[in-house]
Amino acid sequence: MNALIFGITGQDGSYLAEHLLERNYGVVGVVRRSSVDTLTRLPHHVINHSSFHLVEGDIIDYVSVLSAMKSAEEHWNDWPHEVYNLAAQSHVATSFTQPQFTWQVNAQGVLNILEVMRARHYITHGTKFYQASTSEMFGKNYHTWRGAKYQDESVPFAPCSPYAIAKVAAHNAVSMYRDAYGLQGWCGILFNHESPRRGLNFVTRKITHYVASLSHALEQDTCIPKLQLGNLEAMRDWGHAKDYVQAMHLMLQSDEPYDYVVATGESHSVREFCEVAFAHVGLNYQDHIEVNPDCLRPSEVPHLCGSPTKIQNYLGWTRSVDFKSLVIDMVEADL
Ligand code: NAP
Ligand code: G4F
Repeated sequence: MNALIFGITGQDGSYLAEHLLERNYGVVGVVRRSSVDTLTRLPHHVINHSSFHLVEGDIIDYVSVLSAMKSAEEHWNDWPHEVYNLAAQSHVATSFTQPQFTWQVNAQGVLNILEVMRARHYITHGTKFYQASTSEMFGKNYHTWRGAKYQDESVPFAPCSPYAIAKVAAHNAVSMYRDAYGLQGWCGILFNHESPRRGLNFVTRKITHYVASLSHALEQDTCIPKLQLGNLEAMRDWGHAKDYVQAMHLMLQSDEPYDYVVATGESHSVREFCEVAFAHVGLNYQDHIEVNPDCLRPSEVPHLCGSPTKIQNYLGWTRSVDFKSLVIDMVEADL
């Protein structure tokens, strides 16, 4: 089997490549041009693997998507069996300051991939496609059961950021290509997933990286400025990225293309995340953080808690890492 991955340099791309290479896939990853090295999250055993190959491409540019796909075909002398689109401007706060750019990558970029797949006859050859949809698409909508709020596949989307608006457009495009052209396309509606490879500007890694820096500073009897955060009461359903790439792969091994929520079913606040992370090094978070209004968003998704019932029942997926283990894994890695 072989797979083409857009977004190979990201958190999920690096774990997915590892997951697929362990299963004897040939993997081609698409990297966009940058003035600095963006391969730092890819472990050496992936980069040096004989079945791993990189090609250049930017999903904003149709021509470069076309040439990336042609290069992959030439490399394998075959069609891609699976295409994963993990590429995105994935930072929600940034989408408020760069809305057009976010739209170009997260919506138009997906159309570029889908159109190249059509033009190269991948759809008729049965290439399977994965689109990285997101729980942000639900916005402020949820169902309730016995007073508890949760989101599953039946909750209507109500996007409340430029990021989520573009993701809904891409999600709908995949659905339309399924109906119109018979695309074998799966959308994973993934809730937040984190790891030591998470970017430093997402709240979890911002916290764990700070905790490690503070801990080292205190050992040396020095101090560092307090950690500046925004909304501490936001509730998120946080899982481990390693479990979530497994769900992506499982989806594409099934026969019927559906949309699946991938989540833990538990929700915790940013405040609780701080509490556990600081406590792990024997500190009280309240002594070391400050709320900075500059870190607040113009509109916020207040509460995310996913129901993974469908993917559990249909595909047998379950998470293996709980909230506390995730936080500790990240703090330990940063230490
Ligand atoms: P990430 O770490 O930010 O990685 C994003 C990847 O997209 C990077 O490899 C980045 O390349 C690439 N990229 C950005 N713009 C591109 C372009 N124009 N052309 C080609 N590549 C481009 O994100 P992640 O956390 O791994 O998430 C993967 C996907 O899942 C994203 O689509 C995200 O929106 C979605 N998602 C994530 C979560 C989560 O909690 N992590 C939850 C739901 C959905 P550079 O290295 O060059 O920047
Ligand atoms: O870590 P975050 O930036 O992640 P967010 O916005 O939930 O988005 C992530 O998960 C989505 C899935 O639900 C993905 F689609 C998306 O690509 C990304 O991976 O923020 C989490 C929460 C928010 O409520 C935010 O307002 O933490 C709050 N927060 C509080 N202080 C902060 C901060 N977020 C960041 N990034 N930085 C802060 O200082």
